[in-house]
Amino acid sequence: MNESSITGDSISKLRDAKSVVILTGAGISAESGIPTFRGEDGLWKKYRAEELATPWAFERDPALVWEWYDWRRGIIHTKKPNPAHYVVTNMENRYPKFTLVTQNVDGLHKASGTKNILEVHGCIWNIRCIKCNTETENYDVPIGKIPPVCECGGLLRPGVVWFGESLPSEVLTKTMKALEVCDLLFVIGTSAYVQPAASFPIMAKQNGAFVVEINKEKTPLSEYVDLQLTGPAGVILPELERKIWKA
Ligand code: BV8
Ligand code: ZN
Repeated sequence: MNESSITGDSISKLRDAKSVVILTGAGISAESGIPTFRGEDGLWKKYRAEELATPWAFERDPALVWEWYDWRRGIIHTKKPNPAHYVVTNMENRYPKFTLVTQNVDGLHKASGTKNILEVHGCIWNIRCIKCNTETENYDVPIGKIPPVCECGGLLRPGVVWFGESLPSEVLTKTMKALEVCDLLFVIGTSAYVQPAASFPIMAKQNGAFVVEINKEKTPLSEYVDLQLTGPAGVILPELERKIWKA
C-alpha cells in the first residue's frame, strides 16, 4: 500500500466519518478465487459477459445462457469471503451510518456477515420465472435440467440484472439516498466501466463526500478520488483498518 499517500488528515477523515457508503466490484472477490469480468480469466468459451448477460441472448438461447450461469454458480459455491469482505463487515459495525452497494452477484458480502447490502445487479443465487415473476433462492449446483422451468410452465432465469435492463427501482432509490448523504465513500475493486454504477462515485463526490479508491491498478475514476490506494483489496483493507483504528 502506498503508505505515503495516507496523511494524518486522511486518517481522521476515515475515522471520524458519520455516514459511509462502500461500492464494490468483482475485484473484491478476486482473492476469493472468483474470475473478474475484465481480467484475463473473464472470458467463458470465447464469450464476453456483455454478450451473454442480456435478455436477447436468453431469448435466443436460454440453455447457453444457463450453461454459463451454472458454470459460474459451480465456481462461486466453492469460494469463501476473503479478508477484504470481513473488513467491510467490521466497518459496518464501526460507522454510525453504513451502506454497502455491490455490483457483485456472488453473495460473498452476505456470507461475510455484512447486513445493509444493496445488490444493484441482483444475485446469482436467485431465480425468477419470466411468466409468473415468482423469485426464489436456489443453491442447487448443478442446477439440474437446463433451462430450468417454473411450476407454471414458464422459463426460469437468473435473478440478476442484464445489460439493457434497468436496475431494480427500490434498490436504485436507496442507493441514491445513501450517496446523497454520505461523507465518505470507499470504491473497491471496480473498473468503473458499467453504468449507472460507474457514476455513483461522481455523484457522491459532487455531494461533498471524501472518496477513497482501492484497486490493484488505476481506473478512469482515479483522477477524481481524494485518496487512491493501489494494491490487492485483501491486503490493503486489513492494513487500512489497523491504521484507522489501531485494530
Ligand atoms: C441500464 C449482472 C438503463 C449480470 C452486470 C453505452 C455507453 C454507456 C452505457 C451504456 C452504453 N450502452 C448501454 C449502456 C448501459 C450498460 C453499460 O454500462 N454497458 C457497458 C458495457 C458500456 N448498462 C446497462 O445496461 C445497465 N442498465 O443502463 O439500464 C438502460 C436500459 C436500456 C438501455 C440503456 C440503458 C445494467 C448493467 C448491469 C449489467 N449486469 N452484472 C451478471 O453478473 O451476469 S454488470 C457486471 O459487469 C458486474 O455486475 C459489474 O457491474 C461489471 C463488471 O465490472 P467490475 O465489477 O468492476 O469488474 P471488472 O472485471 O470490470 O473490473 C475488476 C476491477 O477490479 C478492475 O479494475 C481490477 O483492476 C480490479 N481488481 C482485480 N483484482 C483486484 C482488484 N482490485 C483490488 N484487489 C484485487 N485483488
Ligand atoms: Zn412461473
